[in-house]
Amino acid sequence: MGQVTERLSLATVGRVPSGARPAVLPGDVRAGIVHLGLGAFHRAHQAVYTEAAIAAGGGDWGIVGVAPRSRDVLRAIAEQDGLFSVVTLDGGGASAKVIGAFAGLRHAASDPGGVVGLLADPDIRVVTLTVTEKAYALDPATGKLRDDPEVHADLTTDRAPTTVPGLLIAGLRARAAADAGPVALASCDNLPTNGERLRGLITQALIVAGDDRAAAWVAANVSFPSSMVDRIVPAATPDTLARAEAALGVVDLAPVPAEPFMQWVIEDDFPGGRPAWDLAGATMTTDTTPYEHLKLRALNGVHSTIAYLGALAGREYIADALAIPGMVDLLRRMIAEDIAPSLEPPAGVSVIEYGESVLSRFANPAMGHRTLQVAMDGTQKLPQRVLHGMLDRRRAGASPRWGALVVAAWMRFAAGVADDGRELPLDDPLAGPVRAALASAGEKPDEIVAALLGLRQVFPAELAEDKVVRDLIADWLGDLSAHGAAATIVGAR
Ligand code: CS2
Repeated sequence: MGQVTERLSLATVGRVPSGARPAVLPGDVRAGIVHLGLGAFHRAHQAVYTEAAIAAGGGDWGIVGVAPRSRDVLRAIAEQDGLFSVVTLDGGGASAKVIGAFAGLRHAASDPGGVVGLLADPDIRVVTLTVTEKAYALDPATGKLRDDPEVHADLTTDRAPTTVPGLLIAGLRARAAADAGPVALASCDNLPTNGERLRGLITQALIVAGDDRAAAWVAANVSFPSSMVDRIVPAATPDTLARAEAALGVVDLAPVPAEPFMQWVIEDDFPGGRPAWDLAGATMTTDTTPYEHLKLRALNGVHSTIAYLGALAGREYIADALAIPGMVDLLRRMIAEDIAPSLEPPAGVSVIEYGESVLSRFANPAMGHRTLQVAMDGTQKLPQRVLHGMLDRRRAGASPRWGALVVAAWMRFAAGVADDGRELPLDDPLAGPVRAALASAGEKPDEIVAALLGLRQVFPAELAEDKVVRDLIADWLGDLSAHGAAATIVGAR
C-alpha cells in the first residue's frame, strides 16, 4: 500500500521545505483587507505581495477572501486552514511557496449579509477586487452602468445582494450608516483607469439606489486608487497539483500556477492606510495611466491577438500559437507600428523592449495557458486592449492595420468555427447581441464588419463609422475567411 500523503494545513506546514513556508500564518495577523474574487489571479498576485508586505512592514493587513459565487476553491483553502501554494513555472521546472495572507474566507452567495457586515467593519480599510471585466456591469465602450436586471434588483429592492455592484453598494451603505471610517476600493482588474471605472460604477449605482446620504459619505470617505496588475496565471490543472505535492511534500488541493514575473503599480491613495506593498516590490505612484496603457495594449492586446489567431489556427496553448510561422514577426510589427506610437510609456521604458519581454513571457512552454481562456469575454476586453489604441492612431491620421487584424480575428472567432471546421465557443456576456448581429449580416466581409461594429456597447461610433477602419477590418476578415489564420499570418504585410 502506498503511503498516504497528508494535506497542507497549519499542523503540517512546518514540514514543508523551509524555502516554501509562508512568511506569515493565518491567525497571526488581523484582517484589514477584504478581497472580492478568490480566483487564481488574486492568489498569485495581491495575496503574494500582501504577505510579503506584512512580513516586511507589519500591520493588521490579513486578507478576508470572498468568493462571490463558486465555493470549490474556498472550501479547499478553508480545509487547509487558509493556506494554499503558488507554483512558479519556468522553462527549467517548478518551485512552490505556501502563502499565508488569508485571515478569513467568506462565500457571498450563501452569506451575503456576512460580506456586507465586513465591508462596514472599521477594521477593514482596503477592499480589493479581481472579479473580471464583466462583473462591473458597465458598457465597455462608455463605462455606463449596463441595464442588468439582477444588478437593478440588487440596487432597488431590499433583497440580499447577488451581484458584485449589489454587494459593494450594500456594504458601502452600511458603512456610511455606521460612519465606520475611510476605505479604499481598489480594482485589480484589467480595465482602463480601473479606479475611475470603479468610482463611476459606485457613483451610478448609488444614484439608481437613490441614496444621497451614502453618496455624500462615499464622496468624503472612499478612494478609488487605480492600479496596473501583471502576472500570467493560467488555470490550475492536475499537473499543478502534482508539482505542488512534489515541491511541498504535502497535498495542496488549491495550488495556483504562475509565471516567475510579477508587477504591481498602484496609485497611492489609501485614506485608511495600506500594507507596505512598496517593501514587497510594488511601485506606489501618483499616476498609473502610462503603466496601464502600456500593459493593456502591449501585453493584453498582444495576448488577445495570439489567442484569436491561434484559436482559429487550431492551437490550444498560447506558446504554441506564438510558434505559428510568421506570428512573432507580425506581433513585432504590431508593437512597433501600431502600439508604440499610440501611447506615452512610463519614463525610461521602451515600448519595443517591453514588447520583447512580453513575447518571451508568452513563449514560456511550461505555462499551458489556453488560447480559449484568453479569448473569452472579447467584448469586455477589446476596447481597452485594442480599440483605444486604434482611436489614438486614427486621431493622429494613421491607419492601425494590426489593430484591425485583431478585430477581424475576433469577428471570425465569434462566428464560432475554426479553420479546420472545429467549433469555437463564444464565452462572452454579450454573446446574445453578437450572435444576433452575425445572424442579421450577409456573408460578405463588409456586411459582417458593419453588423458587428454596430454593437455600440463595444465599438464607439468614432471608430465604427470610420471608413478607413471598416475597410481595414473587412480586408483582413476577407483574408482570414478565404485562406485561414495560418496563411494570413505568413502573408501579412
Ligand atoms: C489575459 C490576462 O486572460 C487574459 O485575457 O490576457 O489574464 C493576462 O494573462 C494577465 O493580464 C497578465 O497580467
